[in-house]
Formats: sequence, structure tokens, C-alpha cells
Amino acid sequence: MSAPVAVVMGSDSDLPVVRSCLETLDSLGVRYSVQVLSAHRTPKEFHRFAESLDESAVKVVIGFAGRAAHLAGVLASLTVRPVIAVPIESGTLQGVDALYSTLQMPSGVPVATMALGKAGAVNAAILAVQILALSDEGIHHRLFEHRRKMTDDVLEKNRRIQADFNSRGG
Ligand code: RP5
Repeated sequence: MSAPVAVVMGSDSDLPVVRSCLETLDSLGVRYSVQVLSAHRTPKEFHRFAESLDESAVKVVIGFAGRAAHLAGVLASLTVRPVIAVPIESGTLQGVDALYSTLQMPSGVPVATMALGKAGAVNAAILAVQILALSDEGIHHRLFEHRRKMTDDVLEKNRRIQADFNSRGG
């Protein structure tokens, strides 16, 4: 693994949410590797992968899991690389189970838990890039550009909405 960000999902059914994270990493020009590995369905392979992280070029790990989501916590227990987690909205409890499982880590093994679903996936990518930006000027600059574009987009929408509705109101 030579990319600085490793993305891990517990099932390929998580992919629609994971895509938002990958698209954000692409838009910020940051390379990543992607794995489908489950802490409970593929425990040996999962452990092998997690234990290889500290010796690899990976600087940040992003984990996605739904239901009884122990993926990120187990990952974080096997590496000292920072682990960012996105709980997936799925199953009968619609993600509340995954949110609590991911968020409520006991002290000593932190997991940076994002919001449920696609907003969390985008923010996981941005947070990972912010960590990389601490030691990379180019990435630092791209983050500023990303923030500026977001602001410009909202202001452009504001201009259009104002032009439309405020003119009607007389
Ligand atoms: C978790 O269980 C996965 O991350 C996924 O969100 C959830 C359901 O997996 P599937 O039954 O759809 O494979 O481990």
C-alpha cells in the first residue's frame, strides 16, 4: 500500500456511501487504496491488513461499517495510525446501532466518528486530507481552494435565489 489514505468497508453494500468519500479524495487530488474486509466475516484477513498499516505508507485510515459496527474500533486497536469512521445507515435501526457502536469507544483507543451516511463520507475524506495537509504544503493549498469553491457555490446560489424571489416580491 503506497497511497497515504486507506479506505476499508465492511461490505460491498456500503459502496454507495463510500463513493462520496472517494469522489471527495479524488477532487482534492489525494491517492487512496480501497478494501472490502469485515472484522467478523474475514477476521484473519482483517487483522493481517490492520497489523500491516504501521509499517506501510498509509497515514490515515477511513473505515465504513453498518449495524454492530466494530470495524473502526478493531482497526484502531491494531494500528497507531489515526482512524476516521463513518457509520452506515442500514438495517432495522437505520444506522443508530452503527453510530453508537462507532462513537462510544472506551478510553485509550480513539476513533474519529463522522456523521451517518454521505455527509459523514465526504467529511471523512476532508478530515483525512486535513491531517495530510499538516505535513504537505500542496495539499494545504488545495484544501483552501476547496473551501473557497464551496463558499463561492453557496454565494452564487444566494445571488440566483435573491434575483428570482426578491424581484417577484417587488
Ligand atoms: C456491516 O454490516 C457492513 O459494513 C454493512 O454495512 C452491514 C451489512 O452488510 P451486508 O449484509 O449488506 O453485507 O458489516
